[in-house]
Formats: sequence, structure tokens, C-alpha cells
Amino acid sequence: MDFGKIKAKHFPKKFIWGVATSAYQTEGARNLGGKQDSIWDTFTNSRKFKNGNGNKATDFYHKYEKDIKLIKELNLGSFRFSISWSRIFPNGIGEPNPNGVEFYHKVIDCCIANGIEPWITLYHWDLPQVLQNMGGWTNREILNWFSHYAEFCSREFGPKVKKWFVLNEPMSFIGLGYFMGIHAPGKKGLRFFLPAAHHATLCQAEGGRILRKNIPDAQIGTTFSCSVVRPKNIWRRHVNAAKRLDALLNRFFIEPALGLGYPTDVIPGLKRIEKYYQPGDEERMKFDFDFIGIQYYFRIVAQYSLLPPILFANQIPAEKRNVKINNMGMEIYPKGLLKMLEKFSQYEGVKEIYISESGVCFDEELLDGKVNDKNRIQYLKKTFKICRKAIKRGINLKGYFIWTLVDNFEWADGFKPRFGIVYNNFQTQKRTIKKSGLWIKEFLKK
Ligand code: IFM
Repeated sequence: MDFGKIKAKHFPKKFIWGVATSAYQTEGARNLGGKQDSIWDTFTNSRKFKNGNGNKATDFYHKYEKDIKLIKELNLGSFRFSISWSRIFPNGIGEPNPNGVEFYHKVIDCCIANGIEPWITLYHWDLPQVLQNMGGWTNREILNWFSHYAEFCSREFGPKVKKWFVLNEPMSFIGLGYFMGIHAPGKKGLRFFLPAAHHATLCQAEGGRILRKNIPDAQIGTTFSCSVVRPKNIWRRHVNAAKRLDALLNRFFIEPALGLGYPTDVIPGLKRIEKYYQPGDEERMKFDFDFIGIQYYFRIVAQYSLLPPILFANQIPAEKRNVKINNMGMEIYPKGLLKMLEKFSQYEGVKEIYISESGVCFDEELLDGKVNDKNRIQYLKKTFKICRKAIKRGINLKGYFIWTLVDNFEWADGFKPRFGIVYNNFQTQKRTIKKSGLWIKEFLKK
């Protein structure tokens, strides 16, 4: 196999190599072991939704031992997964569900037994439906609900798990779920987006404080989606539109945590979010994270537009731009990762950075029992080279979690986008390591 010039030994010894997954996309077992529905169960099982559901997903609930052994087999040392809130608290709050708690203990123990370090994400988009029935992220009570959940998880799993992420990509679950309505819970408009976003900011910091209090020796982070945003051309209105989209996609959730507030300098209309402030919120939005996770997938080209309000910008679809795209229509632009690492490392309060997700999806098939995903190997190689370059330039990059281990349920896009380094047959749930998985295995071989 051709590794070009990139080798694992070119990275610092302690560099973390891992894979990332999430509960709803993998576990299945929709109502097993006392779990109740999350907003994603409701959303995908409604008649309107046409792209399948995570009722079975990749059956990680039953196959976790096999999957964790696969991680070990591929020489990866860390596993980032999320906890399903409604498996632990079927009613969102109140008494924990012993079966759900036991399940995550088994997953954690299995990681440890296999020499894999578990990294937990508290919230990866699957809010208990009962809490959504009371307004979900738009209801300020979520601060209490989330604190209760974070308190429990940190006390219960903290003795074994020392690496934690609070939220997964707040701009994705708030933007797509409470503004565009294309993700669960399917809400559209600023009246949902603004309060939901502000409450997510508060929970992001509060979750950090709770983890720190209950697990003093933990390393605590949170993740941010990010995209390179370039203007359509050098006309001032497009350049400014790109600045606004950049503020929304790359600055919105990190800056309040760092004490810089929301990016109202370039999106003045965002001041409307202050309507949802209570005294002390500016202070409460801050938390001194040990690290941040950035999640990078694509580049965006922005142009001025009358809609949506406040933003006055939209993106030109990648398929109209004559660039390489993945099967979700996103531009494949590995180079952009360097720009993102540079951008996020410039914040004074950012101490360490992990690439907590990056990867690429295609519509792949097994041919003669194999998946020859050369394009994914190229993507990984290119982004690994970028990581090495970033480290050489002094960026405090500490690890890379590939999205993802096994092809899984890609939210609104269903099962078609395959992101795994392991192929999944969704009928039989049989896993087959793709060529990229074998490449990783050899790349990481000691
Ligand atoms: O599958 C998602 C993941 O849940 C969050 N980050 C982006 C991935 C690929 O779209």
C-alpha cells in the first residue's frame, strides 16, 4: 500500500488516533431495555420522513463488543461515542433507567478491557421526546434538565472515563433542527432558533462546570462544526455575506464560551438573541475548556441574499461549482482543514485542539467481498498530512477521530452516505473492513 510520505511515526508519540460515532446513528434498540423515544425516533418514524430510521441502525446495542474489537484490530486507540439521554432517562428527568446505565458501563468496560480509551459525548442530538414536548431546547428549563443529566452521567461514569465532550456540533442540531426544520425536531424560524441557540450555549458551559466539579481529573471539551467560507467573488456584498456565514458557522458557539459573546459585530441582527438573556447569562456562557474538538467536512461558497433574515447570505450549492463532491452534495476539500486549524488555534483561550470528526462519504458497494475506497484513503492521507503540517507550525493539535467506524444512519440523509472505514450490510449487519480501514491498520501498526 502506498502511504505517500505520511507515517504515524511522524506524529508526536501521544497523538490520539480514534474513531467517532453517536448513539442514534449506531445503537438501534429503539425501545429496548426501557429506552423511550428521542426526537430522532419521532422525526424519522413519522410518515413525512422518507429516508429510513435509526430503529435498528447498525445494532451497536448488541454488537458493541465486536465493534470495539474492530477498533482494536485497526490499531486505533480511542473511541468517541455518545450517550443516549433517553436510554438513561426515558422520561428526560427523574429516575435513571438501570438497564440503560448498565449498557454504557458494559461499553466502557469493554473499551478498557481492549485497551481502547473511551471518550464520551454527552449530547449528540437525540433529545428525549418528552422534553421536546415541553419545548426542548427553546425552553430555558433545559438548563435544569441538561444539568440533571450531566450530573448523573459524570458521577456514574466519571470514575472510569476521563475524556469528555459536552455537546456535538451545536450549530448543526440547532441550525438544522430549530431553524431550517430539516433535522429533528423539525422547527423552522428565528423564534425557535434564537432561544434554542442561547440555551445550548448556556448548557455547553454548564455541562463543562458539572463535569469539572464531579470529575476533577477529567479533560473536558466540546465540539464545533466548521467550514471554510469563501465569497462568490470579490464584490463587497458577497465578501460581507461570507463574513456573516463564517460568523454563524464558525464563531457562534465558541466565542461566548471564550467570553467574547455572540458575533454581533458582523451579524448585528443577532442582538435579538439578548431577549432570551437573564441576569448573569454573559458570565454563565463562559467555560474554560481543556480542549476543543473541531469537526471539518466541507467548504462553502457564500453570496449575498435577501433571505434568511438577519443573515442575508446563502451558499451556492457545490454541484453548481464544478468541484469534487461527496454523495451528500458537499464539496470535498481536505485542504480547508488547515485553514480551520489555523483559525481556531488563534483564539487565546483555546488550549488544545482535537479533530473530533472528519471524514468523507460515498455511495459504496461490496465487490467480491471488498470495498476499494481509494478516495477515502486519499482524503485521510491528505488530512493527516495537514495535521502534521499544523503541528510543525506550532498548532497544539492533539488527536484525530475519524468519522466513522462503521457505515451508519446519516440523519436526514438516511443510509446512503457511507462514512465508515468499515462497510456495513444493513440487512445482515455484517461488517467488512474497507480498504481504508486496512490502510489505517497498517498506518498505525507499531
Ligand atoms: O454524521 C454526522 C455526525 O453525526 C455529526 N457530524 C457530521 C457527521 C457527517 O455528516
